[in-house]
Amino acid sequence: MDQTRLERVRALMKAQGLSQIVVAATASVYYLTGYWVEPHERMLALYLDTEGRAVLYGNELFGLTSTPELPLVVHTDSDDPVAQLAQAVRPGELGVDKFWYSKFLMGLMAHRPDVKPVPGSDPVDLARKSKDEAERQAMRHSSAMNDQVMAQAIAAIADGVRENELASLINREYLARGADCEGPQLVCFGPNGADPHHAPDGTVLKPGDSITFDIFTPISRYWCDMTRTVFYKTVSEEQRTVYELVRRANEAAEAFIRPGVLLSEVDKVARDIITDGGYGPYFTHRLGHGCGLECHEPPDVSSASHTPLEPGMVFSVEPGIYLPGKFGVRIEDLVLVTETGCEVLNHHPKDLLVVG
Ligand SMILES: [Mn+2]
Repeated sequence: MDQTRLERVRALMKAQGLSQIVVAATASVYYLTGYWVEPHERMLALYLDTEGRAVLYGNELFGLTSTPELPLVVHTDSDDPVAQLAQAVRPGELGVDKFWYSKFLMGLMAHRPDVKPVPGSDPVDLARKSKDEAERQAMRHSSAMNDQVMAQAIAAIADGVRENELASLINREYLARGADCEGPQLVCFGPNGADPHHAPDGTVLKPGDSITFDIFTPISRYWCDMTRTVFYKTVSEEQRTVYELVRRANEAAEAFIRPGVLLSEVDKVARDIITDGGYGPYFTHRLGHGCGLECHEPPDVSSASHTPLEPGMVFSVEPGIYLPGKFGVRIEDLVLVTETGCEVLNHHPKDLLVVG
């Protein structure tokens, strides 16, 4: 149990008027307990109250151990998983993790009609939003590895290569640098790049294609996430114009970042540049997302996110322009908000690059 983090979460519970919460998301439980459990359909629940109780409920298959500071209550596959938790909660409001399966919540409510579930993710989400020193180091390391893997991916561009071949090369390069697992890397050639989430397939590279690499993986639990777009053999006038616009949007947003400005204002700096350049309708997503123990986590960097930046936040800055049937360009870095501005965690160059 990380007592410093736990105390921060308890202070945030009090600030929000929550006297008891259930934490269920794998990354949130790990953040507080150091246990990384993927429960799949089984139940994992960390119960916390503001009076000092912290109890972990889990299936015996998770292989967890009970300690004096974090007692463990186990159930088996043939038990009702929520029965013991239902006995322990107090009447009244119970803050519930947004990722706790509704089957468990409904089970709890059936046992305890005197308990009123309310949204309960904020205390842990707000704590996780501000990375502590160990987390900052972990994020720097992951992004440094990502810079290396991006260079390897670009170096592997060749005649006849397929998207899925580059994606598997990227996973091998990550594993060689300590990645926890393989992931669905995004490699998009030409028109496929107009779909921001195109999954790599057998598409073969052709001269004149844009190539978007959006690559991400957890290393010692902390994610990196970076995107670069390069061009194969030739670059058209339109590709060059779009590329330079996206690059300006990315760099202007990063230069604007400092404590106190709103996340929505960072989004606006990038969006205004793309809109003024005539491509506003083709920048179809938010500017970015928080990143840490999960690739996508709070804060949300969008026009609807009116919270101020604080030192310790890590999020992506990833403007893009997507022209259906033609090509797409996205440029993404992770940034760490500092006392005076931000530290860009990625260092792979952003100059327009024509390969081959
Ligand atoms: Mn991203």
